Amino acid sequence: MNNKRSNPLTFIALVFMIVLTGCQSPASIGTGPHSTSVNSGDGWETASPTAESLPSDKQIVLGFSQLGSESDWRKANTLSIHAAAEEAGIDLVFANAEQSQAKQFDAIHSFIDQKVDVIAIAPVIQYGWEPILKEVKQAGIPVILFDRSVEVSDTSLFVTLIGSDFYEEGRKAGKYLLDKMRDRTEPAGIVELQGTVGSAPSVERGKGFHEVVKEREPLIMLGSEPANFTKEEGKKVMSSFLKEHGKDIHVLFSHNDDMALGAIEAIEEYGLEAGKDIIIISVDGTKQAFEKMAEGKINCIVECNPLLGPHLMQAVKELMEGRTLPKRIVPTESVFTEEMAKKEVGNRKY
Ligand code: GYE
Repeated sequence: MNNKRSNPLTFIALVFMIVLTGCQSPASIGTGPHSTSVNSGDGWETASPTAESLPSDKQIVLGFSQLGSESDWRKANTLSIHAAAEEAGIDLVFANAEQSQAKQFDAIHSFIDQKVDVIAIAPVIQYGWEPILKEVKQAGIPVILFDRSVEVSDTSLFVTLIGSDFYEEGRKAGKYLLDKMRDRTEPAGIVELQGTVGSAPSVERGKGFHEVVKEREPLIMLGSEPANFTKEEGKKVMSSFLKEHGKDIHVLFSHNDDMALGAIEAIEEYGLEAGKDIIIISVDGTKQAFEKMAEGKINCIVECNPLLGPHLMQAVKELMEGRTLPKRIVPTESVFTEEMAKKEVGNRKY
């Protein structure tokens, strides 16, 4: 288990990066009617109070169980957590579970032993969390779910969930496709690259997309397979889709950018043109994916913002002050199409 305390010096470079890229202080996370958070698509706009303005008489220790480092989204998310903890003066104990729920359990047990003040978890899959969350509750440590949700019967086992609305992201992807295919009467074959099996973003993005797409007759699902949110597996699974369905594939819906980037390589190796022969819709909005969209190889990206560190630190501070948090904290996110790509690519922060 990679479980280490953050060293302030290690993050001087990160702080510099944030200053240079103009990343702003955390938005208020919604403890009152006026404290909404806003994401303009290229950074966070702030509302008061900011984390710096809150009293910090007690050193807060936060245990964070990150699920892995499988994608560019995840790497940006981890950097955001470290930088925001540093900025907020919170002592961060960070553990990377490398996509293993068992390793997440180990990390959480070690946080309990260390008697941290708050535990934040980005859960790799949705299921199997109830027993360990009960242990954390018994130890008297509040839990913040971060990025992904879990399936539990007792929602008092966590204080809040900070993260995107994946179901809505799937619907946005589907809606783009319906608009794009508005005038098409010929059948169009769709393949789907799912993320990690049993993970909230994969389950919910899939659900949202399918619900919208099934409304339109000529759209036919040819295949839907998991590729674990990684570029390598995205390429492998897309190659096998192409072997099986060849030119009958007109559309790819990829649950994240890394898999879409792998799929583009597979499509090109097969001798087809990404973005032309096969329409590509992806989720996240990483800089690399925007570059491909500016080249016309991706047609639409549904944004999912990983820069959630400031929101987490704000929530931790408010929790430690005894304030009541909303049960769900959702960033506002945009949809970008190829027409906007060239203008937007320079603004991407992750
Ligand atoms: O879309 C993907 C990552 O949970 C929202 O996980 C996150 C997803 C993100 O690996 O790139």
